[in-house]
Amino acid sequence: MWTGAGQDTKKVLCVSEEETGLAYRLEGETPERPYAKMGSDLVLRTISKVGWYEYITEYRFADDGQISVRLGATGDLAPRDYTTPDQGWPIGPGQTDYSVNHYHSAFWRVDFNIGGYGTEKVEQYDTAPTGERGRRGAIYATSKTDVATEATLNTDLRRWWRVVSPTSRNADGHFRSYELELGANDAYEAHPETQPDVTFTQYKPCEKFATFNQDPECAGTTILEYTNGERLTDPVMWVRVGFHHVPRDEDQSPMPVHWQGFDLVPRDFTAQNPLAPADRLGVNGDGVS
Ligand SMILES: [Cu+2]
Repeated sequence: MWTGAGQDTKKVLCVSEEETGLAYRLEGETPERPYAKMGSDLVLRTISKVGWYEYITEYRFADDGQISVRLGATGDLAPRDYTTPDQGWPIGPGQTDYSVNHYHSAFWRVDFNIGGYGTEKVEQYDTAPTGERGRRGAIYATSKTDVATEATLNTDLRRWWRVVSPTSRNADGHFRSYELELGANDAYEAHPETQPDVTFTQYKPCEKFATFNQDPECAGTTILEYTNGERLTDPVMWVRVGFHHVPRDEDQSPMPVHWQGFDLVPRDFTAQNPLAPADRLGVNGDGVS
């Protein structure tokens, strides 16, 4: 692999296939013969040593179409970052060595090209109680809001986003999209640029980094400056995932890997489960025709 420096070569990318456990199970014609399948991921990862930590950048491409993006933190706690009991956790003998609490704030820049185009639309979905009750519980209704211009957005109960192709459809005639699924996520509210959970901006090649962008072609240096009212005809999604790290005894040593990240779940890429057994291909919709 070329590293840009003379004859030096370094192996920097690890590619592997990894088993992921049960992909699905469904009772078959007899209880002894269920429909069941084990899944696997194609995994790409690389490690960067920054200070005392080692950061793993990982992309997992699942056989069901899901893409999982994660940052792993391992290595060692910084040996000199010790503090008072209200700002740390005692990780040595007794109550003396308080390793400082701190943040890991990570950004990902996701530039979609579904079906070979970058002309996707961004949609936000919210689900709220209607106030009515049905036979089995409260009735909720789901509504769509088009995100047509650049925006910084935050999570809410049952809220989700998707980036949807306006041209590429599956065999059921539905437009293909990726849905953003955020997991555990602590926002670092002390910086304005780490407050939004997700930011959508119009594609610009020089907007490379979420913060401290130094490309002279772009005036803006953060996602907040990129978000200046342009219409989204080629959206870029910036995902921020934060982790507030309270050190623990187990972090020494080496520190066990901690993961933070998000999933891109295919929504309507295929008309049915792409791993479906042949016997189930007739099941598509309510079965009434
Ligand atoms: Cu940490």
